[in-house]
Amino acid sequence: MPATGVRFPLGVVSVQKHRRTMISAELARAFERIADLLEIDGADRFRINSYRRASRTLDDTSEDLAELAAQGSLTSLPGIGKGTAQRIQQYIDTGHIDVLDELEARLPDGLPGLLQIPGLGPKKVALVYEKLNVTGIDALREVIDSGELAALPGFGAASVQKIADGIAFLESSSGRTPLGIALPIAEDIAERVGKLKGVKQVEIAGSLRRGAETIGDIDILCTASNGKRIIDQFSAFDGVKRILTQGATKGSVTVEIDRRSELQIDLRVVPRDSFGAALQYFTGSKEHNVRLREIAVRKKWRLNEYGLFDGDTCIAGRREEDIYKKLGLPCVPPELREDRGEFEPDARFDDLVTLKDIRGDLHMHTTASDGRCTIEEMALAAKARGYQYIAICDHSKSATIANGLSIARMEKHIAAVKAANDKIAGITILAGTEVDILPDGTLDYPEDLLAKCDWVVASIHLAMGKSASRKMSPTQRTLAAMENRYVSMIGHPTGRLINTREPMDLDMAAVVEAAARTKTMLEISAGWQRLDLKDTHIRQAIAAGVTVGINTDGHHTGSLDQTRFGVTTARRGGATKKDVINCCTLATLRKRIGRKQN
Ligand code: DGT
Ligand code: CA
Ligand code: CA
Ligand code: ZN
Repeated sequence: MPATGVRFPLGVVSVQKHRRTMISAELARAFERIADLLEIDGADRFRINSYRRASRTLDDTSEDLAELAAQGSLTSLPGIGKGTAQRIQQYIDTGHIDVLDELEARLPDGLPGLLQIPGLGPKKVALVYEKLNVTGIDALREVIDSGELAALPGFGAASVQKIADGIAFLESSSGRTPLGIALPIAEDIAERVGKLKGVKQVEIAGSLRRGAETIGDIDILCTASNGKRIIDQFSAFDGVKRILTQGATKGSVTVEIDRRSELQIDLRVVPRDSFGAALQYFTGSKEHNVRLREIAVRKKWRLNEYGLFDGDTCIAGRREEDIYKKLGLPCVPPELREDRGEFEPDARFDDLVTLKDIRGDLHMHTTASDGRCTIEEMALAAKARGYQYIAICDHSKSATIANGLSIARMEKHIAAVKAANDKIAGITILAGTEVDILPDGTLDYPEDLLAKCDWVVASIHLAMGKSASRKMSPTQRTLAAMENRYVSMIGHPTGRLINTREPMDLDMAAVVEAAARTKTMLEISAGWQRLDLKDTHIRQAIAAGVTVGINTDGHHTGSLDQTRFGVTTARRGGATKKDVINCCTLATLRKRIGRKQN
């Protein structure tokens, strides 16, 4: 990447950061949608791509767009031209983008909704609209059932099946918002609530505090002297789309996530003496609370959102930890409040992994394959975070859509990583690869090339779906890859994309058993779209003595911010820092790699 100043600065977390990230995230989604709609509309490639490029930039940037706009220098961002800069300006000024409004007004209402169906891209949406006049999911179902869709050129039985599966998947997952979208919104709102006059304490509760991978609604609690005034101000916040409840102690509003989905936010103003009890209650989960209440009842006490009561006397309520303490329990970390063993007498929570424990990232891409930053940029960003090591793991040769490296290019790339490692002090850059596990279970690079790498992650990207004609299942392929002594880790093991792509049909028990036997580690891909392994799988892996790794699979320096989602998920799986390879020192890491190889 050419040196045009800092393009993806890591960004010190400032007070304004969430708001800023929100504007660019909103714009990134709006541009992506414009591109999709233009594609349905049959616009020219060039125009569509300019929106897609701009969307990617906005997704990555931590620059203050409003400030850039004020200086008239939006076009200094890569991929932002005059046209897209104007749209950004308009959005900042008015909250609207004419082009988007116009497209949405002109195209039938249900059409954009079709884009959410996995397996149905804009080209296919344009086709079903044009040829079969399908403008919504119901109509689509009809042409699937009647066989008309399969008869359409470019579709066929397999792709129709995929679309039918996609509809079923969409229906089962709809309505829940991914953690990575909900959390910045909640942090922004909580911060604004915290600044209102009279507000003393504010906390995010609910599934978001527990770090669940998807969120039904956001729950926020605060204490304040005048509840009604706080709720009124909250209801009038910038960005509120609809008001559902506006009472004296509780308000419910929605904010728009994109043009079709809204996310509900509940704010409760609670008495100061009940804040801890309310936080405990509204953090949940419901299952955890039921168990906790049973424990209270056994002691002849009562537990509710106002406090823990012995008769009429409140014996705990102000602080959450007091509730647990009185009940004779350690304060269970929110991530573990799912009634999945946290009440067992031998449950331990002290050593759960934290973000501070992470010493490196063992799966990062660069411009050599499909990443957007150079080796140096990735290394410097990691160093700025205080990391001790990273592994550059670009794609292997069969990953053609990701610009995978041929054997010759990989040889050169290894040399380039080693050169960068020599050049940059204060961090070790390991020469790694993300080698594809091919449909026949073999690896995409020969052994002698893998032997030259410091670190090997093996992942499935090709032929993930079910197909009767396939000789090997994803499980068999994964097991085969683990038998290779150079494969230290399996990357994003199930391949799922939250709300977008179902996991592969992977026999996790078999994978975990083989991982333990072959000393292969399993990845927790930290990006909020993946979180793969997920919490329950992590628990399974750790119980079997398998070491996991929390990696971003980062494609730009900003990806490092996603590490926190991986840490939260690892905590939900009960991972301590001893279970996580990238909490170890470099020396231990090397030892662990060697232990499998020899
Ligand atoms: P979500 O919003 O579906 O992602 O999940 P939560 O856990 O945030 O659930 P939500 O927003 O309905 O309620 C927040 C918390 O309030 C929940 O985790 C536990 C508590 N809660 C709500 N309803 C009940 C209930 O009927 N019984 C008990 N024990 N707790 C409840
Ligand atoms: Ca909730
Ligand atoms: Ca709620
Ligand atoms: Zn990767």
